[in-house]
Amino acid sequence: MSLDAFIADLDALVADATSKFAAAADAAALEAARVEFLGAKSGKLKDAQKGLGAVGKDDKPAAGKKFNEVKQAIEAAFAAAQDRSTSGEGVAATGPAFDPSQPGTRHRLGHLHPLTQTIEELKDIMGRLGFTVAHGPEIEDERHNFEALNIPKAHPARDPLENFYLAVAGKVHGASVQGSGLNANPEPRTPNPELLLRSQTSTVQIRVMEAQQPPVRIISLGRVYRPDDADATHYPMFHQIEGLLIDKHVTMADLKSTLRLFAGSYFGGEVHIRFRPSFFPFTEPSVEVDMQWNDRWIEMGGAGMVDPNVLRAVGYDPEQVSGFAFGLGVERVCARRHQVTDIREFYRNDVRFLEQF
Ligand code: FA5
Repeated sequence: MSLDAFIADLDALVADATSKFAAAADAAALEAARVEFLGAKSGKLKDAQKGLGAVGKDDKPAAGKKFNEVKQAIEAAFAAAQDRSTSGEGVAATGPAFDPSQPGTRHRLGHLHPLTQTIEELKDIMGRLGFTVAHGPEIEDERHNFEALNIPKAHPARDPLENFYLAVAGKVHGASVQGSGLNANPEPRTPNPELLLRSQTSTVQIRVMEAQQPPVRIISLGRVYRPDDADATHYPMFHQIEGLLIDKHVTMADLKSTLRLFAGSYFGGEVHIRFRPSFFPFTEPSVEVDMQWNDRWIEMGGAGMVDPNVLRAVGYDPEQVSGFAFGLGVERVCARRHQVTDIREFYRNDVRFLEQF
């Protein structure tokens, strides 16, 4: 091959590569053009390099020099196109780099999970009624989850099958179980009867009353855990909102009007409240709270007047103060308002579902 023919082929290659890089409309097209010209195995530049062997011996230095120049030119053209692509100017040279008449690219913003939104809204509503937010741990001891709440040792609510007791390595009741043959694991894990994942937010009532003197006016919102099978209205981990008000002369009428105000604010419109007699060890009398909304009665949770035994357990004098408490399921309240028929949707985290909130 003559030197002139070799140089002409290389010049044509630079022109071709430069125009293809400039015309690439997007990153994928630019990458395809890069492979076509600069591909390590079968790129056109690689093919052109083979032509070097066919050039006469005397022309080889000039041909080699030309080849290197062309290689640099093609690499520079690619780098320039790549810069334009990443700086957002657009790669194509055929149209304007930036078209101000086009709508902007919308950045997809996430938002709070519907349950978190509900929790924030419930805090807001109760805050306007003068309730401050209290927190308690999710890993609880038996005193706060049961005993101080007037739930005695033999009570079925304390059954290991009804709760998530925590396993601890090596010890039960302070005695080592190593070598007991019950568990071949060198660090046997055995249920610790003293610690469990809290089964209700009523635990926070006790923690607050232990820490402060009346009057008390708190809510607490958070996760609770029960070994319930998941279905449309149950989940093994769910959220409750707990309310507690302790003061002089608190009555059931205060409880009912607070819950009515709460329900009216959250659901909007005219909401009727109905109490059905019920039983909770920590309230007397106890009620299930139903609410009528859109012509249907809905169970919201449990409530009642704080049992004198609970007041005594935290050092309050039941002759001096009284109070009410309530505990509602956040998933159910939220599902009802948004007409979600299955609370498991809140935990599937399908974006198509979450986007609707
Ligand atoms: C209680 O947990 C009492 N601590 C409520 C209470 C507080 C009564 C203060 C009196 C005074 P209960 O087990 O009924 O009560 O649960 C309250 C609400 O939690 C239920 O009405 C329901 O809305 C919700 N709930 C209960 N179990 C589940 C579950 N597995 N999944 C989702 N929500 C649940």
